[in-house]
Amino acid sequence: MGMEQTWRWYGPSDPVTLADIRQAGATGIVTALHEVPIGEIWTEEAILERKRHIEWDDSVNPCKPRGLKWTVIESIPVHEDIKQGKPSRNAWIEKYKQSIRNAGKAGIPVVTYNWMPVVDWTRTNLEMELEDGAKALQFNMSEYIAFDLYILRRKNAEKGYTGEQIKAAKRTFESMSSERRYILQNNIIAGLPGGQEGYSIDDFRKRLEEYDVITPEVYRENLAYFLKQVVPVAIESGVRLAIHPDDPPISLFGLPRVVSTESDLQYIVNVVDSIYNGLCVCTGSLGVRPDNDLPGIVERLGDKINFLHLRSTQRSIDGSFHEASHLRGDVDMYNVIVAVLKEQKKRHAANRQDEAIPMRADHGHTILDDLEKKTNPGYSAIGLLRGMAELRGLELGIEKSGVVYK
Ligand code: DNO
Repeated sequence: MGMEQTWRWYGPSDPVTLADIRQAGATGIVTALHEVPIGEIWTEEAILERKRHIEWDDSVNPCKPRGLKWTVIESIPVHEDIKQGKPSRNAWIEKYKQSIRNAGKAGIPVVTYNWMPVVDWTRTNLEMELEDGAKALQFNMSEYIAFDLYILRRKNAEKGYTGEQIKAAKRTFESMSSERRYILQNNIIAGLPGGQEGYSIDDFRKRLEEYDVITPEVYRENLAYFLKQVVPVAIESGVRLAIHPDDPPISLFGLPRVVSTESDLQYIVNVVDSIYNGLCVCTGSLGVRPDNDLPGIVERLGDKINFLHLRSTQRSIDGSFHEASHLRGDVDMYNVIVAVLKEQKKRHAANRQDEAIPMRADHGHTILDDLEKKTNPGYSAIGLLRGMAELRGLELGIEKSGVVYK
């Protein structure tokens, strides 16, 4: 059996429609109730209403199934008070549990979340031009440091960088127009699609300061505290959790990061040993670190993988990276998919209900007609379609080659 092909849809305002997604050949929808404020309860009614909209086409009478199913929630974000371990966390955790119960009642099998403090995924440039004219998302290390030192002016920030890095960041900053500086600031703190809320520069500074006293050890314990309370509810509700890795998998702005390496993932799955306490393996995020052996991670932690984001990144020597096309770049996609299919074979033999792991092609390039359109960065239709088609072909080739199935 192949992986379940899914597509991230940003809801009714997404320029990519459900009909487009159907034509792209996906069968699963990944989405969220983006309108619910972070931490508040997702009601069963609201989930069911969105599910019906996804699964049934009401524009015809009688309505007919669209051939799509809402199979993954990405994400139910975790409130900052829970991440910081504030006394108020228990009340927020109760709300989180209720959202999980409601997702279960509505029949959504997988919920993704992340444990990144303050900022979700971070890029400095959303329009890096590639040699073929396509545009890609990029994390440029010098731009990031320039933002930290000269726009944010974070206290003691320079202590985290080498003299060489500071010089390069200064050069970068001086060469930027004020418009480019403004875009850089927005890319980092205004919130990328599907991320945490956006901040003004002052709010952002305040949020960062709250973390001055939170060491990585404490931050990790806060995650364990959350999991010990939430996983039992996920088990009861039949909802498999999938934690998304840090993107990028390094500390930003001196913040703690505890979901960046294989040993971080191992720690998390050991907190409560259950397939309901699982992982979203994002190859593009984890792949930014050369010390993350991606096929090995899939092999060793395979039984805990509840969701896959398949994409590739290309690293540069100075710690920058950009999104490569799905089968190029630093990610060994062939061996990742071989390992995924081997895991699925094991699940089949064990008669597990979750044999087909949901995957989505993540972060496509902006290409062709989409270059002229307003799109969600990384989520324009044609680039993702290209990515998904390539991944689908690779998967089929592996299936037929006999490497996994004799
Ligand atoms: C970016 C996404 C992330 C992801 C969340 C999961 O494209 O991978 O925003 O959805 O971090 O909670």
